[in-house]
Amino acid sequence: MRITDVKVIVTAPGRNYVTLKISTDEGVVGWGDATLNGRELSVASYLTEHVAPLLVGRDPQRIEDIWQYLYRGAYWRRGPVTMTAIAAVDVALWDIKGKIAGLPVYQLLGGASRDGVMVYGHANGETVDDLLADVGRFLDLGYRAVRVQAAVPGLEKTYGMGGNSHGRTYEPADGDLPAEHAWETGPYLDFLPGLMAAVRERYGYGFHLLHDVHHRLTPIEAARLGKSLEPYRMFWIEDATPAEDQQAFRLIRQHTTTPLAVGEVFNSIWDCQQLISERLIDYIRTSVSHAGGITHLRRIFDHAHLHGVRTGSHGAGDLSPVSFAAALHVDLAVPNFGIQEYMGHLDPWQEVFKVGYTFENGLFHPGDAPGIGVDVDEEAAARYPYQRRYLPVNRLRDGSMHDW
Ligand code: GCO
Ligand code: MG
Repeated sequence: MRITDVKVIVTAPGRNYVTLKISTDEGVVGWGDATLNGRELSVASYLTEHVAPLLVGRDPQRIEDIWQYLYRGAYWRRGPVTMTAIAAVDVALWDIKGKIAGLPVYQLLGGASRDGVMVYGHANGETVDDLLADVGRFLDLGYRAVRVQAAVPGLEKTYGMGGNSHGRTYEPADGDLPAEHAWETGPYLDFLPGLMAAVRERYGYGFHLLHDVHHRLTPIEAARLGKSLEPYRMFWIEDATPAEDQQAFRLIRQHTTTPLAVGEVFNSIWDCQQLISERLIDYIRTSVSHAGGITHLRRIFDHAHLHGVRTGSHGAGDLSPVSFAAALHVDLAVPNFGIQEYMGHLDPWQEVFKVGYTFENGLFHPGDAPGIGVDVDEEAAARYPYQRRYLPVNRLRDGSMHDW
């Protein structure tokens, strides 16, 4: 069996997605997601210009060898562009292998370790009452876990809010140049404990409560936040501090029993090996599309399993339905699954992506179609051309750049 064609499809049904299609001489086709939010065309070009010529003529069944060839063979290692490109190839090859075998990918990974994949939804609100109503909406839908974000009084813009052209659904990449937000740590740290108290007071403790700090605090501020939230028994606080400094988590850890999650911006095992082996975090949030595909993600998750760290993969709307489906296969199979983020996708995504995954009682299942279980309608994709979009940036009140 040989790879005959490698095609990159850039489309924006609701938001930008970069999709990889690998075709073979036996007519089997595999799909991968290569979307890197706000930097989409760099991965598209990496794939078209530098990876496609290397793949044509190769045996698509040699997934590990192709992974190593692309990783070691580039000489330049790691990095979000490279690892997202490799991820797209890897997922497309697992899709092909599943289709050849006539099995869903989770079966190739060892089979289901659980009945379904627990996800958390995104509740948000411009006021506490508004947020409480949104949490109720998720609980009514059967969610067992809800991420809570509300506008911080005193800040003009808060991460995680809906209310733009997409209504309730949060979509951060909303400008053709980056929006500028202002950040102040004090009001945020004062506001959060009362917010979580209000949620627990209204709905009790019978579901998991999560929150994304989105990289804004120093380690000692994050330690204070974790401590102040202990009474509300958080499932986790996420990205409490910018995570390229892995040692920073030791300080947070020394001060709080609130569980810690990090890793959506990581792209290799080397970004988190200290966090994991020193048990400085509870959940690793690396994703199938940004951390080298199923092959590399499994390696990270196995390492995490050895050290009692569970999985909690990134699943924002900028990870396409191809990635979400691939994530569900991994989540269903690995022994140390924790939770999966599910933000959903913006309309009219279903015109382009035909998925087989299902949701029931708070759990997703990837379905039993051979491969990943997603098809892409290329004609529909062509109707939604790429639109330049950027994530926002953050500045402090004095104009200094801060982490967004
Ligand atoms: C999350 C993430 C997203 C990111 C987005 C960036 O936890 O879902 O933090 O909201 O901001 O995926 O591309
Ligand atoms: Mg996040």
